[in-house]
Amino acid sequence: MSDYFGAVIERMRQGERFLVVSHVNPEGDAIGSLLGLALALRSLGKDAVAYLEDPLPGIFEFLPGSETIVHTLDGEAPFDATFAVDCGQMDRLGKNFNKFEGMGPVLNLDHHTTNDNFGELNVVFPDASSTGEVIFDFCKEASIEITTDIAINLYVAIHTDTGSFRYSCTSEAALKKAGELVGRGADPWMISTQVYENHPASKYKLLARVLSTLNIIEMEDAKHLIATLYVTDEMFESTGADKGHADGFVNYARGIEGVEAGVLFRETGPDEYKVSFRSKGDVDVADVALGFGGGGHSHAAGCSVTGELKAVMERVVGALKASLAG
Ligand SMILES: [Mn+2]
Repeated sequence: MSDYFGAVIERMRQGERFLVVSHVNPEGDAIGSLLGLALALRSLGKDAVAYLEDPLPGIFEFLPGSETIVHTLDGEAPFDATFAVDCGQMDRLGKNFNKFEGMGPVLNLDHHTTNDNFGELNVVFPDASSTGEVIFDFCKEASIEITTDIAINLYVAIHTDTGSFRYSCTSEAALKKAGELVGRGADPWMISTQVYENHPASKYKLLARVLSTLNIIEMEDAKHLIATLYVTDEMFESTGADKGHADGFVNYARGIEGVEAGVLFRETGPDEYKVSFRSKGDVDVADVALGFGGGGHSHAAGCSVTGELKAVMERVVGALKASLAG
């Protein structure tokens, strides 16, 4: 059960010094929401420290306020409260953050259906496309003016979590909010060129290797196809790409005509694979991932599976086939 913003706004008014945090392996919604909220708090004259446990991906360095993000809390005095954004579970905020004793009460602002309400106050809107939308609503309710710098951050949050307004979470509300953010100075083309037209060449070299592993598996019902891709440590090493560069490659598998489910297997250790699923809707991939101890949404989910690549692929594809047959 979520609270509304009232109690959170009350805490914000009473406090002077806040920590704002988001999850490890941060992506556009985590970073845009983090910075949008930190800038909003600062615009009220509050002291807001923006913390990410992991490094900021280079494509997000253009975001206003990104230069203020810190990656350590050593020596920080206690905070009046901590805002956690775009994060469903406390441990996803990072090991070092969880060791920090000065966080104060945690105010949890999110949109994940699987959020376990770990905060002292929790505002979780599963119908929101992104936490960017939640921060937008928060600013409105708290009468905080959305400046151009805030607008750019929140636009990136909504834009990336909706897959550039393509995914099933794209709603009238998301588009209306994005429209208002454009009106407040977020420039769609400037942002697109920064986020989507700015990739290192090594990522494309990796993509070429990964696409060459494409395998399309026909189901017995002849109605559905499954497409698989995989990426190994050797591919990262030989192309010079970073681990994060494979994020999103699974969408190439789903994007094929007739394919119901796309799967990407990524080597994460000796005989250990991270498995990412994307579906078009006839199969609930969260259910399949859950069978391997993972989780997610019905259209996008993930899990970890141990074993030799070929065996892992057979097990996972077998589970998907069983799910499609059911
Ligand atoms: Mn999100």
